[in-house]
Amino acid sequence: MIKILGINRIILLFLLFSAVSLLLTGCEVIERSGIPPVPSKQAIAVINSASDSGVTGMASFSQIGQTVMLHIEIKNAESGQHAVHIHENGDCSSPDGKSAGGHWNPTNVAHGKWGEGEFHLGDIGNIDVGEDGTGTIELSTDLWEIGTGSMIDVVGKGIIVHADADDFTSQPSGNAGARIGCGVIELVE
Ligand SMILES: [Cu+2]
Ligand SMILES: [Zn+2]
Repeated sequence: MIKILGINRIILLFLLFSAVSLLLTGCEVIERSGIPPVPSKQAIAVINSASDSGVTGMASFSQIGQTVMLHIEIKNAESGQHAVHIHENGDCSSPDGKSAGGHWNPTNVAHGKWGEGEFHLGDIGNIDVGEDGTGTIELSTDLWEIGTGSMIDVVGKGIIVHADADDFTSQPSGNAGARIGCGVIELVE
């Protein structure tokens, strides 16, 4: 009995020592690098002109832990507000962008404004475009995933920029007008 207790103590000490070593090594690595944790997953969509608009841009998604951050920038757009959504198909083959289908709506709810009541998981919002034709929008959420293959995975979906603003009310897509930019969300590996 005493012998067993002794062995147990040795094992316990060993485990404790291992844990402390690991912890110290981990801290050293973080201190040495001094930079925030690298995003575990990334996806991008190159936005190309649709409906002969000349609009181009880029959408980049990065995930740290449960949080996905989205940054979109567009250029060559008319000044004012332009709706931007994630659409259900990662397909920009038709010149008018309609091949991207309707809004990505995996939770099967009404169209709306992000963060208020019901909204599609694709309802990003409106980009403010200045006189120089450029605009950006950012969104941070735990409602999306990157590259998991789950129903809330953004990879393989489309990004659509519209000619008009989203009114956040009209069904099923906010009365945002023609599709002037289109991109396919692809996993960065
Ligand atoms: Cu749209
Ligand atoms: Zn919508």
